[in-house]
Amino acid sequence: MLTTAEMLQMYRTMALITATSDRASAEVKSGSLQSAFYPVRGLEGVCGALSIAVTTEDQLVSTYRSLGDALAKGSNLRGVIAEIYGRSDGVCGGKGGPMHLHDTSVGFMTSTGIVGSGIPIAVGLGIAAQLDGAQRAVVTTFGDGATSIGAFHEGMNMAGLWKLPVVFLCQNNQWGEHTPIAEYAANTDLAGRAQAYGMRTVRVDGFDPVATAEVLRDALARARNGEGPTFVEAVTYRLTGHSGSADYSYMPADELAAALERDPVPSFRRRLLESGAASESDLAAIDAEVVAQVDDAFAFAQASAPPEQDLRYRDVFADTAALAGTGVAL
Ligand SMILES: Cc1ncc(C[n+]2csc(CCOP(=O)(O)OP(=O)(O)O)c2C)c(N)n1
Repeated sequence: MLTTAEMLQMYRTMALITATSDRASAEVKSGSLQSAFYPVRGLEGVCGALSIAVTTEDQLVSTYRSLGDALAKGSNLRGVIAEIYGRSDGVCGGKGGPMHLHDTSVGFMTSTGIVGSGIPIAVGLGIAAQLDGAQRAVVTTFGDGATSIGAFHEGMNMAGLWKLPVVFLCQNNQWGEHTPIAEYAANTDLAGRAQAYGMRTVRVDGFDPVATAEVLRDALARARNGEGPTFVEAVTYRLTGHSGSADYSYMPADELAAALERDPVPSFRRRLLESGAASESDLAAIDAEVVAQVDDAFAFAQASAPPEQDLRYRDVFADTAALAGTGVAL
């Protein structure tokens, strides 16, 4: 059971993700943000659930559609937006950009541009956690399309065999770029595909943040307790085009309209009001804070200086001085 405070925290995170994603898409459209940006509209329920299920010790590996995941893991909004702009005040000093955003200070280990490639990275982190005997779990997020990539099957097999503390969180938005699942997968039962690797699998309505949070909490607790991996298929729908302000005329209008009826933030807002968990003025106050926070973060990012030229020579090789005495072979 989630407390009222947790539900309000989740609402705040979800509202922040919607507002940030919409603003970034608008900035791309206007030409002010010249960057590859992948909107996260439709995933807010899953990201909000993640935000209250992970601890600071847990680690997260994401994809290029990483904005919501980064905010869910506690990364600072100003730093995330400055990174999407490729500026020096970004969480990676402007070097990662939107496709390779990471913030290891909060356990947001990396995001990648190669579909499915986060899975073996998370499996490696899971092996490290198991070897360390650490009480941490690793979560990796990926889209439905990633379940057809070879690395998905290799990683799932290893995690299932070695009972690794990894939660595989499939953010099933039902599209791979411009192709619906049924046109690219022989078996559209994604949770069923995962079951073949001997792990626990759960399918949940990703538009329902409360149900998703409960599933993720349980999966993470099992991972931390040494009970092995879980594959969570959170079913949502992509509420925008694939990237930036891109066209989405290929999406069936009736299907998109039905999904928009379930748009995570407005529907969770209605639910909080109807259940009496929050009043209109409570939620209006959160909404206003979110708008101010987003305005501040974009102004901050736009005013931030571009990175210095010599940044490209930094972080290329390990810092041998820092590694001395750690036992890591140089
Ligand atoms: C290995 C690989 N193949 C193809 C691409 C091109 N590509 C970029 S995004 C994408 C769609 C992936 O769909 P999905 O995994 O469902 O994630 P979503 O974008 O829906 O979140 C593709 C095919 C890529 N980046 N990497």
